[in-house]
Amino acid sequence: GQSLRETLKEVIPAKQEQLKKLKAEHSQTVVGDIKVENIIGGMRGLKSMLWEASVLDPNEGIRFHGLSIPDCQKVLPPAPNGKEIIAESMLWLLLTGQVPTPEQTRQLSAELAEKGNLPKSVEDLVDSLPQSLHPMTQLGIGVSALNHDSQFQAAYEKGMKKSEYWTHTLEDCLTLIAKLPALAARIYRNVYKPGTALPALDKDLDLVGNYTQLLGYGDNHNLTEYLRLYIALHGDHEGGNASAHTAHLVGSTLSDPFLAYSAALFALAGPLHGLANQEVLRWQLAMQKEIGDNITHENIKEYLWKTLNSGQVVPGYGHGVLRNPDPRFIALQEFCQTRPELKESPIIQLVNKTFEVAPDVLKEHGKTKNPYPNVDATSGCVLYHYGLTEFKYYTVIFGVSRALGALTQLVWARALGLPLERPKSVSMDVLEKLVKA
Ligand code: NMX
Ligand code: MLT
Repeated sequence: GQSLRETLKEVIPAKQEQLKKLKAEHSQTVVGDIKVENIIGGMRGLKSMLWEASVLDPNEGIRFHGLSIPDCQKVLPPAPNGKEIIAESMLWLLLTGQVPTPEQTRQLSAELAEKGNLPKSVEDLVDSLPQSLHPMTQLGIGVSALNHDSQFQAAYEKGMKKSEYWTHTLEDCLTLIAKLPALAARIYRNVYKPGTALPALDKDLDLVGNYTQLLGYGDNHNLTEYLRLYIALHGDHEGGNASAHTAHLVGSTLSDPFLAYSAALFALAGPLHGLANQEVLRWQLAMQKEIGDNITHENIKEYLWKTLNSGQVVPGYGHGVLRNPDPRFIALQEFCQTRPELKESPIIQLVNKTFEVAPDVLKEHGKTKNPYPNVDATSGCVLYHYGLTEFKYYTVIFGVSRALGALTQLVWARALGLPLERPKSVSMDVLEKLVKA
């Protein structure tokens, strides 16, 4: 089979043509209108950016180049010793729009493992950070410092042609994805298991197989499989989510992939976005503590109202775009159903019971446009069951994953020559004049 680079060289010209045609024939065609609510409401619903790898339907959820999550589970190659989708097959699909063969997936795994070690300067930098610094802050710092060796930046300084932007961007993106497990695992060890030795990267393992091993959970096959699925599913969620959008915005200035993705990580670190998975666990454990062994619908309902009446959001519920249960949540729930230990896990049972009650409570509360769970409602609880209990670390795992989609789009943005992102803002005075006009 063809290599990833050969495949991309083949698919890019058709995409460039598609954009050229759209520009030539439809630059002035109207495809929507702007309401005041879009401007003051966080641009919700405003179609205003290009994003190639995935599209989110409010009711159906995410599709990656047209493939739903169950489609991906059917066609994307797993690891040799596993059944779940792996990061490499998802990355290949996101980048090229094509389903890789098992052999192509293996090749990519081998390349990533080959490139996965951190430079000494970044190891030293990460080791010097205070143990008390949030792991997400540490991840962002480490990723930005990797730009020391950015191929894109070096080539730009030498004066490369625009047509070469995407190839150098791709090399940086693959380098970054390859190094994320070593960086993220080093942070985990420094913060939670200081003094323990990190194993070397195994050239025969996939990205997540290596990541789990580096974290110190390599012997737990079920956790490794869970993380494979988790990392593949969190990879991309179209372009408007805060982390992906940040990478796109920062990347549009032609800052390199390391800088663009570190910025994305700081967006992911907010509680309304990726940090919600740590918040969910904290909230579910507090609920468990309060209601004890008597897990009834009534008790959960009461706890939900207590959260809402104290002015807090119910973490893991609601969404900026989705209007149904998140299919990623469903896929993770299904994973739990196939594993007896998870089926019987008290924390997973509590998540399930909460799901039976929360949508009706949120509907009655009447504020959120989407009373259903998003992916974060369950993702961290499975990690907790498997003994990865350090919940401040959970968003780091999301951060390892989101690189797949955010960096894919950087390659596409460079290949398509997308411009600097610079929307027009207006003041309230200007808006008042506009509504009167
Ligand atoms: N619990 C209580 N209130 C909520 C919730 C919730 N789970 N979700 C939305 N609301 C409120 C929201 O705060 C807003 O209130 P107000 O008018 O007082 O500002 C109102 O409902 C309308 O919000 P929506 O338009 O439904 O939601 P929006 O698009 O603004 O925000 C989220 C989307 C995801 C930020 C919001 O649903 C939320 O805060 N959820 C909890 C946090 C969470 O789970 N985030 C993870 C998102 C997924 N991810 O991985 O990033
Ligand atoms: C995501 O995966 O980025 C979240 O579901 C948030 C979003 O799509 O806005």
